[in-house]
Amino acid sequence: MRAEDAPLIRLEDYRPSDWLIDTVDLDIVLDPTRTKVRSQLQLRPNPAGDAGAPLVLDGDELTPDSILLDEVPLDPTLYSLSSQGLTIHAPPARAFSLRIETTLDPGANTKLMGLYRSSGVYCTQCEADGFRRITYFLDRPDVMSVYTVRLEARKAEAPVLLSNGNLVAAAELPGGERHFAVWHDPHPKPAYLFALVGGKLDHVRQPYVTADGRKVELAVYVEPGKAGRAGWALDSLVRCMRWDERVFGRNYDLDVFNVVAVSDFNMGAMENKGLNIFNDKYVLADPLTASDGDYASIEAIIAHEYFHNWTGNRITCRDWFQLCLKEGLTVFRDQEFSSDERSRPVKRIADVRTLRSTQFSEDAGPLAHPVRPRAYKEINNFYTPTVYEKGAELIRMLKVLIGEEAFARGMGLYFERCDGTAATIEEFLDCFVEASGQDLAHFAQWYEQAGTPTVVASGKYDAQAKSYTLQLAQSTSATPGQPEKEPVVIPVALGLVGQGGDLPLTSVSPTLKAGGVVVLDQPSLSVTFTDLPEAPTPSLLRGFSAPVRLELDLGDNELLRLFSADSDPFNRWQALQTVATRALVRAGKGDGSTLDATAAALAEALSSFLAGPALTDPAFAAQVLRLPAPADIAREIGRDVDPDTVHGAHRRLSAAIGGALAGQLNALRDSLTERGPYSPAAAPAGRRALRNEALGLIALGAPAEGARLSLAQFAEADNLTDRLAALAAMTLIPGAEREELIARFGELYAREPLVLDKWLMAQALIAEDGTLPRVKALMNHPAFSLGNPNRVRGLIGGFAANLTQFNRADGEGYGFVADIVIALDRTNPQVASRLLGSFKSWRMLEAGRRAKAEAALRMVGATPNLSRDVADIAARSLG
Ligand code: 0A1
Ligand code: ZN
Repeated sequence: MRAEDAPLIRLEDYRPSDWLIDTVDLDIVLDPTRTKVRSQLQLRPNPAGDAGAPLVLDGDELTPDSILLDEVPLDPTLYSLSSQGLTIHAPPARAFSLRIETTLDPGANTKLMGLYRSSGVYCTQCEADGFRRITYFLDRPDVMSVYTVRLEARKAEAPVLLSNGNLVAAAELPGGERHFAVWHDPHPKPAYLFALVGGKLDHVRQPYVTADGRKVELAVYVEPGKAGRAGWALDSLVRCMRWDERVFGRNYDLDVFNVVAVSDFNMGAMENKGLNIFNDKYVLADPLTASDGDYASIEAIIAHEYFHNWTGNRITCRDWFQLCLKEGLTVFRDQEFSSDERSRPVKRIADVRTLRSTQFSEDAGPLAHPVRPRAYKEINNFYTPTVYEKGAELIRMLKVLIGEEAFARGMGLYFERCDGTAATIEEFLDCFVEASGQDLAHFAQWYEQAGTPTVVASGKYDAQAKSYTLQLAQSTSATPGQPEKEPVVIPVALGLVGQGGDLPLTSVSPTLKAGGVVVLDQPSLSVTFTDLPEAPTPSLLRGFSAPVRLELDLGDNELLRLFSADSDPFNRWQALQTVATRALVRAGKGDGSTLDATAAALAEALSSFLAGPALTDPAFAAQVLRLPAPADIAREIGRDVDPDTVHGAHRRLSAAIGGALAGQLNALRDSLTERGPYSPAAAPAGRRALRNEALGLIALGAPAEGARLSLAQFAEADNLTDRLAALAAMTLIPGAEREELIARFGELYAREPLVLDKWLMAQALIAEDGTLPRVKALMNHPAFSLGNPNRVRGLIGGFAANLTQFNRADGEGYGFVADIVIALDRTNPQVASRLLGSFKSWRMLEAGRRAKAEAALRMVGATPNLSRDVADIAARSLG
């Protein structure tokens, strides 16, 4: 079958499995090229399935060495093999056992799915469908089994042997050269949560006692010599475990919890039961090799994977259409954890920036899909910002709509009722219907309908009646396969801001809920607020209460007033972003006539902000200083975009603000200089963020000064954050000094691949014509390899995110990335298809670039023997 002809898997075709597997006993003898897997399965007919149905076991790139049914070799006429697996045509209509042996070559597994080796360490990745690359199985999340796993290896090669659950036995084998370990996981789980690790690894550990009294040994395993960089991950683990006990009442449920860092990993990390496997980028940290952003990501991802133990593992998904059930909810939980650990408004702003740049752009292009898709060809292509980030926004809205208490009751009900099951979104929402007494049928539409709704708001003050009437209207543009859209339920948290702060919200309208939330659940509505002695400025969508685009009829002056007077920090930040966005959209379309005036207004507002009490929260101030990115402006323009014009406008505005404020920013930087040793804590990280944001503006507004400051900062820095910020600022200033700094940085970190990823990316993001040849040359750098996903994401992913250079007018950027996608597809389809996703906004470009991007996509799509992953993205991108 050609990959393009892969079957469409539909939600409505879901049927329970005809067979269940109660227990799995695995005996795995690790070897670099000939790993033996002996699997014993205890099967029985599923009462909810078809009696007498054949047993169809999934298998991918496997051949069985032997098959025994109830200990008797299975006659070859009784089964058949295909590229998809193994079918036993007429199995006994009762419980029986199967023993199957397979042989694997982990060293040759470049897809990094199933069992593979990463820098000599054996490890596995089974979500979504990697277990079938280890042994024949019912590889679907609603088949849950109890696993016992015996691992054997040469001691010298794999002194550490880990799997899920608790260690029940371990010993040397006679002769002393080999050893084994037996792990038992008492919690039934789907195959995608299986994991093993074997190798030479160092570790750090810490005992932990859960709130309900269980003693747990926590450990973080890393490559030899790197244990000194594992402390922050371990510390984060302890903090998030306590938080989950306190906030959600969730305790851990095994005697050990292991985290292992590997250097070759397709995604961020994986929540395997009791044995989380991480991309080492999200574990390793010390001041000179990890930035403040890395420390924050490690904390968030350690928490994310740990939180999956309840939202994902104890309660898993019935099928992969329900992916958001575990992912949206777990992202919501990790966002809340980070908010509690750090500054809540700053975390919200950062999350909304990510949502807009990744999810809104996905929702606006050919790859748009609902949070719960109804059909897919390749599930690995649905680990998307829509499922994760928009999925988390839906949980956040649910909480706003039903209120904190009902939300907490609903979560409690969910944990109790669905524990040990493979659940659906319907079952999840039912818990909240019951807890709140509210009908959530209309809210559920959010899971089905793709696209970002636009809310248009306008208001009118009646001085005589002392009333203010707010009109809200919603609409959603068509997305692939969904030409017609229904109105959705949009909670608009709002305030009315007067001269002296927030005015009281008085209205007889039933759409106004407690806490100042208007629920827009129709195409349009209007709400009248009374008893208002003055004309208010509306502050809408406070805290970004719904994942929508908001169009306001406020002028720049009113927005600037909100910036200084709104009680909602998110909307203070948003107000300034909106002023900048409007001017940049106009200039990005070719009308730059208002840009200088806007620059002056923004500079003035920022100047008084920075001189005032703003500096009590430097992390927030850093967010305020950062303008919307050029890609955000391109997305807002939405059609016939010329990236060079957009980028030029952005540079002009930044340079004007930076130039006007250079002196003040410089003084501010001095006042924020850290005196003590580096600490990744939120407060010093916030000060560094502000200092470095200021450096970027100075670099654009006063380049000579910017270069001087950057070089000085680089020379003096005792941490990676400040070194990277100096490098990033210098990349804005062409010339010999920049090239020297790039070279010095590269030498300094020649043996630190994770830092080199950032160095590669910083160069790949330079908005100059020379970047494509530079990137091509960097592919020959000794540290670069197409075989390592982090290197590819750093250099090639960085380039594909470079608005002007990926979208070069001559189309060479597209051709370059397309060629790499094709080359990479032969070894690692998942990384290749993600890279191809960089084309997701091609339709919004002006005609010349659009045609060239389309040609590159067609070239990829027409390549013979494409993986299902890449064929699917190519076809949908063109569809
Ligand atoms: N469940 C993981 C994400 C993940 C998905 C697929 C993978 O396969 C390559 C790996 C990880 C999470 O949400 O963290
Ligand atoms: Zn997850």
